[in-house]
Amino acid sequence: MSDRLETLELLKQTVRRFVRDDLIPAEEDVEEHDRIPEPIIQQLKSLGLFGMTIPEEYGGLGLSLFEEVSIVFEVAYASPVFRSYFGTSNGVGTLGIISHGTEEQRRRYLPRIAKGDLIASFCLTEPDAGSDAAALTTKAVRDGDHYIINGTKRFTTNSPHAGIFTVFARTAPAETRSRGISAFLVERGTPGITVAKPYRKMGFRGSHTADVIFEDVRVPASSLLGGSEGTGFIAAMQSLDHARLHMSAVAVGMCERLIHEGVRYAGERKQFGRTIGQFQLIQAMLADCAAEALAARAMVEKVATEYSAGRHVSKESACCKYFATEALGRIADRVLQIHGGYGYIKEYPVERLFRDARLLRIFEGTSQIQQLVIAKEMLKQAS
Ligand code: COS
Repeated sequence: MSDRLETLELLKQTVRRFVRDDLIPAEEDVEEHDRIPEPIIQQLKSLGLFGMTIPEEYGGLGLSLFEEVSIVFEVAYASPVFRSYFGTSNGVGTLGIISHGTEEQRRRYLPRIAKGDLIASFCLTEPDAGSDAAALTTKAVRDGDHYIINGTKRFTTNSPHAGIFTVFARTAPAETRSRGISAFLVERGTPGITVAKPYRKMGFRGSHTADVIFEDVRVPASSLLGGSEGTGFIAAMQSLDHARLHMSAVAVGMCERLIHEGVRYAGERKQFGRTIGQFQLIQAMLADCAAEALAARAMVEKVATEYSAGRHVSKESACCKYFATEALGRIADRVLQIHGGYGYIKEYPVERLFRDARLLRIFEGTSQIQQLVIAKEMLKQAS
């Protein structure tokens, strides 16, 4: 085994133990108190997980996407809330800085993000620009050596904790659509930024999502991502190609956890004089779950390998997000069904995991947006 493979295997084993020994036992506490306990955040930091995607020269682990998803499979076996904290920060919050940032921007932010000392948030969505991201109206107007930003960003994950925002704003009129969008790295302390009260969500308690309002926020021109206007939309889309694969790996980890919960319950619960796992209708549900989870894992591993080899995988990444998160929805539903009435109360983790799972078909592009991306790429390739 090469040194790199050995190190990855070691990290996987360590994360697996941490998930079983620390994260799963803390899930109920996170749910009840709506926050991740500080000692767990410290452990996530010491494992280097805040720097998974960040190159080693900036203090990160420098994992390839294939290596990243193999760690995410493990960590998403516990509540997805833990992953949401570090995975969104060094995921969509950071990917644009890595791929499009200037050297100065990388040096300024990446080392602190990698340590977990700076949380990064991605501000794309707006009240009237969700699936149609190119319709965003937040404006950045040049004023000498500065830009002045005005607008409202919606559903920004981790914004209450964020120290740096990647803000997508229009530097050219609405008619220019995606070509008039630029990205800015805006520091939290800049005057004019308000982070609203976090939303009360259906699930993902412990992960905080809020609107961020920018009122006459004056930033130096050096905060323009990559130093050039008009490249923000491409940066966002490329970040999403990566992040959607990461999210597919989260779905796989959750599928595997749910299956474990379903098999355990089917082996314990007795009805009609035997464990319900002995009934073929229950077995059929478990078998469907296993087949779909395996298919999702295989897709993610294949496409992550292609991405790591430098291939353009927008279509394949959307296929993974679409299939893996829809499969997760079906698996969560079947496992809840296997639990019967016990699945509908808070006694077993499936009630919480079912609510958490619902979000994965929505964020980082709904299933319907993934379908559009897949078909658009197919037609483009054909012409
Ligand atoms: N990589 C590189 N370039 C890309 C790209 C990608 N993955 N996706 C799009 N582009 C480019 C296109 O090639 C096009 O370039 P040209 O102007 O040079 O032709 C430009 O970006 C615009 O693309 P497109 O015409 O496809 O844009 P649309 O406005 O039609 O819509 C969708 C694009 C719907 C795919 C996009 O708005 C989207 O992903 N929406 C969902 C947003 C989302 O996921 N939000 C979740 C919240 S963020 S966590």
